[in-house]
Amino acid sequence: MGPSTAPVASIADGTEITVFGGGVPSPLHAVATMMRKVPLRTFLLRDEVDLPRLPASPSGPVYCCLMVSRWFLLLASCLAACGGRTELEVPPPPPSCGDAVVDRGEACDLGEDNRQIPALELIVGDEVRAVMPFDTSTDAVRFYDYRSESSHTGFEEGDLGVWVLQRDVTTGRLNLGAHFGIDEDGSGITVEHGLVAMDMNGVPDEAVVVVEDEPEQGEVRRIDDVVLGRWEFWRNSDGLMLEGLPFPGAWEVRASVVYGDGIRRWQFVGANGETVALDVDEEALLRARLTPAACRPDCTVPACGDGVIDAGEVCDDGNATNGDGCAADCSSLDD
Ligand SMILES: [Ca+2]
Ligand SMILES: [Ca+2]
Ligand SMILES: [Ca+2]
Ligand SMILES: [Ca+2]
Repeated sequence: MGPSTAPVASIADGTEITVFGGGVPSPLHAVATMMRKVPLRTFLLRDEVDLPRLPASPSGPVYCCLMVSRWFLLLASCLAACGGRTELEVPPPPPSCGDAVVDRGEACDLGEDNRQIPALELIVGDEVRAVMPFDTSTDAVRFYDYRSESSHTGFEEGDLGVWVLQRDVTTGRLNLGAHFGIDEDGSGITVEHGLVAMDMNGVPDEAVVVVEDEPEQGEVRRIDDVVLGRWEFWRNSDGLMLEGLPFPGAWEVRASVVYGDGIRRWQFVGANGETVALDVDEEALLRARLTPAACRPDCTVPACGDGVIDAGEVCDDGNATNGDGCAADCSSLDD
């Protein structure tokens, strides 16, 4: 019996047709085996055939059979085109950065271990951000500009506490300070009375308190790596400056404040005078790191000259040139 080529419309009920013939293994066999585990050789078009009937068709079983056959043939052609594979293959996901495979165009890929480790970062709660110091051409003492029993960094506000990371670009020294309130003289802003407690933990040995606002009152104490400020002030500001934090370096300074009177807000000041609001009820952490990540989230390897300030670098101006404010090896602000 050969394959039927008769038009379906002319096949009467009860006619035995061969959908495909010969019993030769073919893609259709594969389909049938895969779908039903039943060798598919013939459809016997009888009323008893367990196929859904289409009510609108006068020869429902034939029509159904035709549809089923066509479907099988279509699938069979697809399988044949795929080389007769009988298993549906899920294509592999396209290469991407973060899949732990070093693909074309990627310098590295450690998957979930891809990360960016900046030279300096500020952590408040769950938020971690890369920061850099506010660069000036003054040392810590001149930056604080202590007179009239107050700081004059330019970041003072009446009800504000400031935690400021400053760098003297003439020496590269990194300094960390804090001040609360504002000098009424000159600003015209009055904070009648301020009461502030600030703790800084983890202060590196190299960092020295070089400014103490109203030192005669003895409001600043250092005990090992802890610097405490217990300030009370009237119509002026109080604060301190630490000079000479190692940079590049590896340290973590944790700061917290408790406000008793006058001051309500707290913020960090870094590069270009940009501010980050800090949470008065939460410790803030400033961290310096020496060892960069092995692979960044964009599948690049940290390097000096790539324009990103990575751990271990004090600057990165995107080039490997000296004499332009960032040394060719990113280790200093001069050559
Ligand atoms: Ca990849
Ligand atoms: Ca003061
Ligand atoms: Ca870099
Ligand atoms: Ca340079």
